[in-house]
Amino acid sequence: MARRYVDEDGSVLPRAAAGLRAARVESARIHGVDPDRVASILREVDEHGYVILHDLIDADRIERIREESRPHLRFEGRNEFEGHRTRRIYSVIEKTFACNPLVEHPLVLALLDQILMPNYLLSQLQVIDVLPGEVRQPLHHDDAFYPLARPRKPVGAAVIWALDDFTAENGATLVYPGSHRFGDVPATDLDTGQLIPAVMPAGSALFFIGTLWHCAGANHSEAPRLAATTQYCEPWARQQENYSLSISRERARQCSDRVQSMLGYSMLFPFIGFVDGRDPKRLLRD
Ligand SMILES: O=C(O)CCC(=O)C(=O)O
Repeated sequence: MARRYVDEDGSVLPRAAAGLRAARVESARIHGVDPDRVASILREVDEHGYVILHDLIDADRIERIREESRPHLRFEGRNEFEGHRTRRIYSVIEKTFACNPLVEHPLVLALLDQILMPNYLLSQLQVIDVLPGEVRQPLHHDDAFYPLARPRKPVGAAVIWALDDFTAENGATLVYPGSHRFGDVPATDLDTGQLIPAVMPAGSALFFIGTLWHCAGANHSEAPRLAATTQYCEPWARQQENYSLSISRERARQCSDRVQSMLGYSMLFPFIGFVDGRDPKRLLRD
């Protein structure tokens, strides 16, 4: 029998809303995370726009990412946003699977489940090496390129994973607390005196929503500052990196179901993301 997506009255939304509520209630348990911890982190995110989470990844994971990133950290940025003294890896999953556990870290997923709709997508995964002498990155918020007036709910959320200790001197990400609530203001009107460095030891992560103003800090130290970033967006929004094209099916097949889904092998039922009228996950199975 054909699956029905639309109610008698032709309405899809009530069903979607019920599904969303159910997914949110169950989420923390599914990810093995304490729901009270999730609630308390979300209160902090709601108030400040960001939170620093400690001890999320261990030294072995950091070492593996460092080792497997090294051969690919070859090019310095082409503009002030990428950073002329910053090296980035794009299409990371095509080059290494070392960052996959970050993409689907249980605590991060438990938070995202409360912020975004089910089947949210990976929008960006980068390794970012800020070299000595780099200047402060231009201030921005990550969902700025979606042409939607602010203040509003975020279209996405991001994590910056400290693979080196982040210090005020070596270019720790600078955040503007509370700026997630700002209306439409140009970056030039913002008071940079309000920026706070996300100082944290390696293995920690800065979690923030797409409406928060932030940037990478200047690196005044003698050593590079290595980080990875995982950024996520609503399943109805376009991903920044076009993962359907940049990650081969062969590599996608080797990822977990969840990462596959976040790369784009998933749908926002009933009508967004299908391939030939069907769930794109079939492409990995056939
Ligand atoms: O590397 C950082 O600390 C922040 C980078 C960032 O915000 C970006 O490139 O969008």
